[in-house]
Amino acid sequence: MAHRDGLSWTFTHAITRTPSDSVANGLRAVDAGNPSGEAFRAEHAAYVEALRAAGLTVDVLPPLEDYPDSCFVEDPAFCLPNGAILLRPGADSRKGEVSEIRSALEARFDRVVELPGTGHVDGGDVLMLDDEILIGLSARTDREGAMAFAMLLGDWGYNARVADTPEGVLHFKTACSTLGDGVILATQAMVDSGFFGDRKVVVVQEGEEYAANVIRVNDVVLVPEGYPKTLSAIEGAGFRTVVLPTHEARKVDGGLSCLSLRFALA
Ligand code: CIR
Repeated sequence: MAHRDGLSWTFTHAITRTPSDSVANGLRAVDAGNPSGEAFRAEHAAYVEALRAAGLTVDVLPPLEDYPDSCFVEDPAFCLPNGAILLRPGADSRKGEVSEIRSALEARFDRVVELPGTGHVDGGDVLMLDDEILIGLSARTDREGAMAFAMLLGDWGYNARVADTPEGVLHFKTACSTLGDGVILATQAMVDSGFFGDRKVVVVQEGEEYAANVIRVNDVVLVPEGYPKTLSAIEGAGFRTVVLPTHEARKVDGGLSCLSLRFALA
């Protein structure tokens, strides 16, 4: 069986892409000012360092000025130990990011395939757990794409389930994350949706919803700076944390998970 304990948080490698100056034109739901390419690159460098400190080999791809959102490499692809899948992002301005990431995936994986059909899936809508993979329908991920992706994952031996992303939330993983060891971090809206059944959930307090997007990488959980209640809830649940600045990413609706593709190679 393809599922196993630690599948969703035990990694050896990551792929990231340095933010371009054009990130100032990145997509966003609410305008809170443009991110600065320079300040974003400083935050990104700290992020890459944290991944390396957690034990990963990190491939850092060069900035792409033609694609303002291209530093959010999680969206155009999805990686599993046995191969990578090129997705089809739902936003027109992001479609070209798929061919731009292909060679970096081919350098690391023997098997790189394209999402079948014509539907759309953003990687930000895919929550990998150890025993199943949840695919959230959203403004970016449509039912056709989600079903095709679930079918492909099934062929590869993974259980996949299609769920709804709460209204007004960009991506499924904007509002939840795996903390590993069977524990999920989620907003109250996500908990109320019932997707997580009787899994153990650490709930993000009202006002700190942005902090629902964290990443567990081997022994640590990377947490965005400025969310003290969430930080202490995660630590209180027994996890080791590393706090990172994400102020520039946040201006264009990006978080910690969006900035890397993480995977384990044998
Ligand atoms: C977008 O709207 O596509 C970007 N500005 C932010 C993407 C964030 N990615 C993610 O949550 N996986």
